[in-house]
Amino acid sequence: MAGLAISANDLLLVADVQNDFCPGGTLAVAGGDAVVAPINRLGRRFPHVALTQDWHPPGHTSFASSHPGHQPFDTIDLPYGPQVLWPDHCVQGSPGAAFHPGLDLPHAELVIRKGFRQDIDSYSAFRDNDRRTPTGLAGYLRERGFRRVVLAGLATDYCVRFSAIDAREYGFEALVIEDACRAIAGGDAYIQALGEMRAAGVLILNEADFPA
Ligand code: VGL
Ligand code: ZN
Repeated sequence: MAGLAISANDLLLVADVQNDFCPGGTLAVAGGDAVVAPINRLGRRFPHVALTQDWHPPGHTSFASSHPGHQPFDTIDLPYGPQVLWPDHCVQGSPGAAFHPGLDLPHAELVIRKGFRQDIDSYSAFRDNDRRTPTGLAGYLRERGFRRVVLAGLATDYCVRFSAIDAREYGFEALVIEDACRAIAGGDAYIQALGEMRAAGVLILNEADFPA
């Protein structure tokens, strides 16, 4: 294929490349650190880069430890809907919440923090899991004239998926670089996550689709 050109209307949005989502972290994604090299390469080619950072207060509602009797990866009903419970992760200011030390994106223009409200989780870079509390990213993108959001990072089936689908809902083109992402789930759940994104009009491709 001819490949995709990168334009001034594109933003590379790098999802949650944080220590806790990498091997050795409390919510490690298999091969999570393998996204660092392709993201650094892509980052050098995108004039505009933004990062998301999962950023929870201690005792956050998404932590299993906040719900006695529950274990990580249980799903419970919260006022805004079903919520997967996680090990404590990405606690504000902790080493686990810091970006992976190998991430090399000094020209990143924005860090969007999410999940900082005690009682609402946030996978999407655009809005919290209640689907009503915006992060401000859509307004930022519109005001700066970005038209296309190109996503990479962690995790494919959570932050990347919800951010990509919301990008479409907020009126942007959305594109996921699959081999610059890693997922929490595998198998059918992973295939379903990809299918949901495609159904929402998200293009799924790979680093090689951006020719040098
Ligand atoms: C995420 C699980 C827990 C994500 C955040 O952003 O992918 N996943 N917190
Ligand atoms: Zn989280």
